[in-house]
Amino acid sequence: MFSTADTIVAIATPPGRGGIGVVRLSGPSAHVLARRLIDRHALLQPRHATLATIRRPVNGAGESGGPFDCVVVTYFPSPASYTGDDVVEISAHGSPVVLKAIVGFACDAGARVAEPGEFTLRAYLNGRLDLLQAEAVADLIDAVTPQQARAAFDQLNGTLTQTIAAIDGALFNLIAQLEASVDFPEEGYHFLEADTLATSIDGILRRTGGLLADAGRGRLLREGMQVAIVGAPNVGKSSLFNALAGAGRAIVTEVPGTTRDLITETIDIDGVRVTLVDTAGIRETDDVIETEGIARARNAVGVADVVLLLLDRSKPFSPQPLDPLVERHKTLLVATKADLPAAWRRAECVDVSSTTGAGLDDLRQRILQAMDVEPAYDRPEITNIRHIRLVERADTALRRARNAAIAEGGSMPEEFVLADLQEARGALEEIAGKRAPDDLLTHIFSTFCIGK
Ligand SMILES: Nc1nc2c(ncn2[C@@H]2O[C@H](COP(=O)(O)OP(=O)(O)OP(=O)(O)O)[C@@H](O)[C@H]2O)c(=O)[nH]1
Ligand SMILES: [Mg+2]
Repeated sequence: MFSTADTIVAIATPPGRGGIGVVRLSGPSAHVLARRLIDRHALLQPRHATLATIRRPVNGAGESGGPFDCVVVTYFPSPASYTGDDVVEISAHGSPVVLKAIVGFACDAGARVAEPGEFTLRAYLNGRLDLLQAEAVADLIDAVTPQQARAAFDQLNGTLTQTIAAIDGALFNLIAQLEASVDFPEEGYHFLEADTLATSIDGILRRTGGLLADAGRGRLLREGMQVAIVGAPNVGKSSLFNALAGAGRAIVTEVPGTTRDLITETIDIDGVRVTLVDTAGIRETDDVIETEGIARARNAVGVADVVLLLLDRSKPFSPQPLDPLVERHKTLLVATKADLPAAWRRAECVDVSSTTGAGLDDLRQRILQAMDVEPAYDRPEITNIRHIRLVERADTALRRARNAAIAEGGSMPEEFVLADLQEARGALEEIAGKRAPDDLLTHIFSTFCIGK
């Protein structure tokens, strides 16, 4: 079981240095602890920025500590805070050394270092957010493209929560009517005729179907896609990788076998998060390092959504047997070095030059087409695979309920229909976390970073 009885502390800003860094305290003693850190007797005024000086704690010899940093402290009383607990945010100078020391002072004063995601977990436990909104917080922080951020913020803002609640509400009404006819059979008539029941279920099915219709694209938007760049040594894989990534991440030389390890970079193609993977050129070799690199290249192909198979257009075409791994994937044939005189041409290839940038836009569009996305217009409501699976479960149960309702001319006992409708409700309620077991919560929140 999770507890909100103690006071937790963590650095809320990312690792590294910055103008300011924030240490966040949450819990029943947050206010008292913060006042101890800044040696202040008066209460902090709620939601007001207060300039203060953090002091080193009194040491073992009873010597009072000197000033440590000049900070701005803001107190958010429960329940109107991020977590729903009393929260104090301390904005200090953004040095990891300073921030870690403040966390240490807070712990000396009785706080406990927060677990990953524990602030957001508390917000969930205190009813500030439902589970899908808590998941949206993580998605928003992880967003790489503006579209991802928008979809995550919509969910945090409650759009999906409302859609699911509306479906759940319709189900609740239907179940209530059905239960009435089960509870009062002696009244001698059905509150709901089989046809009416089926029509009502159809209405709900249209809503779950609407959500699921977009789910594939939603998932792609959230999770992004992996694109592996493969081909023989020296065809220009690393050059293309650098050109698409807009940075000189990978080493490029005229020596075949330059790249030995996988290099990845996440880029934004029209709002879709694309992880590019540069790989070692595949060839027969005795070099142990290169052999390992080639094994890694094959693994990268194994998990890729799309493979770019590069062929050097400036050299005579040497048809190679396609690697069976590549063959199983959505593969785009890319003819490289299009700025040099062409030794061959093939209609099925995208011609690109990493040197001049020619053909890169075309290649980007072909990558998206390979995954069947039209990103600019996409605003899918549902993006998270956990939510999608649960809506699918509800949808399946609703279909069963509908079939049961009209089976045998509507003479099927209502209990059968009811059981399926209840199951559909159960699945929908799991999305917002109304019935979330502890291990699910642990699983979800452990993927957060410390301080969130
Ligand atoms: N003219 C021209 N040269 C290119 C182009 N792309 C790559 N090259 C040259 O081709 C050579 C090999 O490029 P790399 O990008 O290192 O090739 P690679 O496929 O990563 O090679 P390995 O890592 O060894 O497998 C370098 O000398 C590049 O400058 C291009 O579009 N035009
Ligand atoms: Mg390379």
